[in-house]
Amino acid sequence: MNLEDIGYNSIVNKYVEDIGLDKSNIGRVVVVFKDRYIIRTDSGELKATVTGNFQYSIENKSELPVIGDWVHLHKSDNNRALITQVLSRNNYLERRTVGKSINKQVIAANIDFGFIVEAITENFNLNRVERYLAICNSANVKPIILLTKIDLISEHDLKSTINTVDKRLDKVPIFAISNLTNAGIDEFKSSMIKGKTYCLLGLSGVGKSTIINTLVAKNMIKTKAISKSTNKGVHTTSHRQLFLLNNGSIIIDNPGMREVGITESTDGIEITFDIIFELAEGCKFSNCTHTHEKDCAVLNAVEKGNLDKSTYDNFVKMKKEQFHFQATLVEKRRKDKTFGKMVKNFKENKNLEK
Ligand SMILES: Nc1nc2c(ncn2[C@@H]2O[C@H](COP(=O)(O)OP(=O)(O)OP(=O)(O)O)[C@@H](O)[C@H]2O)c(=O)[nH]1
Ligand SMILES: [Mg+2]
Ligand SMILES: [Zn+2]
Repeated sequence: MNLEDIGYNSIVNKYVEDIGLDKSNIGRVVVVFKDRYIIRTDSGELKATVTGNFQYSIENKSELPVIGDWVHLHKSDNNRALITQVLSRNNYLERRTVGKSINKQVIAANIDFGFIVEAITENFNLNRVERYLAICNSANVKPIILLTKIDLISEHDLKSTINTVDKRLDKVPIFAISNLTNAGIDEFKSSMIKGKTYCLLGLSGVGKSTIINTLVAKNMIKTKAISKSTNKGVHTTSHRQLFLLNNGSIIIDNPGMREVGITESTDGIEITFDIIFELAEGCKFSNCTHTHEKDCAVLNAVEKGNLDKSTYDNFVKMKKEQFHFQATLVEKRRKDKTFGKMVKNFKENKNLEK
């Protein structure tokens, strides 16, 4: 297997050549455990960690290697290596992590398509799909909706659900599959492009890992039955992993995500809700928030039934979240600055005392 098989292309190559790196020391991150990595290189798989120098030189955790990254290595014996550098990312998917803190998490890097996976049964939620859409759109990752477990509902219900999704998210391709009966799999599989990288996104238990098993047609990943008592997904996948499918495309499996928080840089909201941004041209005030203003074209459209109320509600919620994230970020920067000053003063006072 060579690097081209796992997504190495002219963009990565240009970067490698521009900074004069040796291609034989380049690899792609194919498995991420907490702080350990497996890197695929021209000469096979290597177990790797990050050099101390690298760790100290970074300002932000998001600069650490993530699944899908291209990295430069120092190889040592026994198939081990040290990661010395993460090559510039062509793009990356990120979200705000659970909790009140304002941590961002990079999910995966260098992605062409995002599969937004939803089980068509319990818990099916279009608002969540829209969140994933915003995250994909922000990263310039092409979204594809993948509805799973269609064996569990009637053909009639399936049709009407697909209609609902199609109506609300008309620009996004939709596939509907069953990992149990293999319904829809052939069409879905043939839509995938050789050499492109796909990333599976979605709640725990929706069938992400099972899809990989279906696509490679052998059980590479263990999946567990949904716990009956709680009806919640058992977290089977605990690490991120990149697979090469036998159709030549590359796919990343992730642990299920309970929350997909919006960050300050989620400008994908505008693309996802483009209908609202088009309507907004007609608002009386240019800084209209579309929540209470007079002569708001967006509110008028909701009232007249020209804009789906749930789309509107989800938009407002995500905008608020983004605003909140921005405000917390500003506050954090202010605190960091004050703290920095304090340290500086402290040091200066110490010097005076000498
Ligand atoms: N009936 C039915 N069950 C499915 C289908 N796809 C997956 N399952 C089952 O759903 C359960 C969860 O599937 P997983 O593939 O582990 O789900 P996951 O999205 O990888 O979950 P996490 O790893 O926790 O994020 C397993 O018991 C699968 O057998 C399907 O199309 N139909
Ligand atoms: Mg899984
Ligand atoms: Zn408005």
